[in-house]
Amino acid sequence: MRTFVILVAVLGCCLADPCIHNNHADLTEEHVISMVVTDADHNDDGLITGIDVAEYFVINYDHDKNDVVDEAEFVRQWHNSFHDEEAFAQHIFHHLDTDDNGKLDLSDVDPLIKRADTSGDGIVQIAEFKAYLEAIYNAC
Ligand SMILES: [Ca+2]
Ligand SMILES: [Ca+2]
Ligand SMILES: [Ca+2]
Repeated sequence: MRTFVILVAVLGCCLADPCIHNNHADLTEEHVISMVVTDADHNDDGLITGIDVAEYFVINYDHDKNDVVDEAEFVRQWHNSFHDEEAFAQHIFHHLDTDDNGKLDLSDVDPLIKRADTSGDGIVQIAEFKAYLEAIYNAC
């Protein structure tokens, strides 16, 4: 049985989409998302602002403090924090990098807020932010 599971995992990794959600610490997608949301909503007001998003990236991911989160920084830290597979962290990075320039920086913040704000009131409520992250997980 164990061999079978490993075989399926190996085949899954190589034949299917490389961003398959595989978590080394057996954290569920819901668990990871709720950790991200808790970290991102600094002041616990149930809202995610552009400042929250920018601070979240800079504080958590910008290891060399150059105000830009590159793919290597993001993938390493996401993997360390949430134990998702590195290929999966790359998948998330590419969704967050709205202008596809290989970096998360301030120019990605407004487009991210617009994408997540499905009610169109200009504010990202926690439920919207969670739904946005779930959509990224499900796009895998
Ligand atoms: Ca950096
Ligand atoms: Ca970018
Ligand atoms: Ca909203």
